[in-house]
Amino acid sequence: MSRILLVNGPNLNLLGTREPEHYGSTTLEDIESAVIGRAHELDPELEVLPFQSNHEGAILDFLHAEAPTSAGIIINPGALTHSSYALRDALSALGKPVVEVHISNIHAREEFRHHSVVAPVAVGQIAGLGVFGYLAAVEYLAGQPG
Ligand code: CA2
Repeated sequence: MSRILLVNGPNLNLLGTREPEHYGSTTLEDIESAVIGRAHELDPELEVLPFQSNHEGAILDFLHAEAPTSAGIIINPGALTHSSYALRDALSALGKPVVEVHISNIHAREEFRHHSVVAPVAVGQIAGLGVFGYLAAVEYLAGQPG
């Protein structure tokens, strides 16, 4: 039995309710169900533990508690992507493979979104592919040993 964490940061609880031009019309609950379903198709023994918070500290506490017993982390850090050295340090310290996902193409938007402080500690970044990015991330992690 192995487990992947699915973490979404600030404001991603609003998905599907506003700004569909950037973030589409799928809700966070839909995304979580789709990732759980895809993981199950790929490997019936693979569990996904979803978590969303609008609070940086709550995300760090969740990662500290759950990452040590998990095989990998899918994270859309929201705007913490561009600013949170605390999140980057936590992801780096925990030493699990991290896939950074963004629904929108952060490189094609405002300048402040172009830089991710998390990217250097992630195995990769997927941006601009909408909800598919989360499914690609789970597929990648499911294919990793351990
Ligand atoms: O494209 C992404 O997934 C982002 O991580 C989303 C973050 C943004 O700060 C990043 O630059 C890129 C923002 C999430 C806000 O989500 C909303 C969803 C619906 C309505 C309003 C905000």
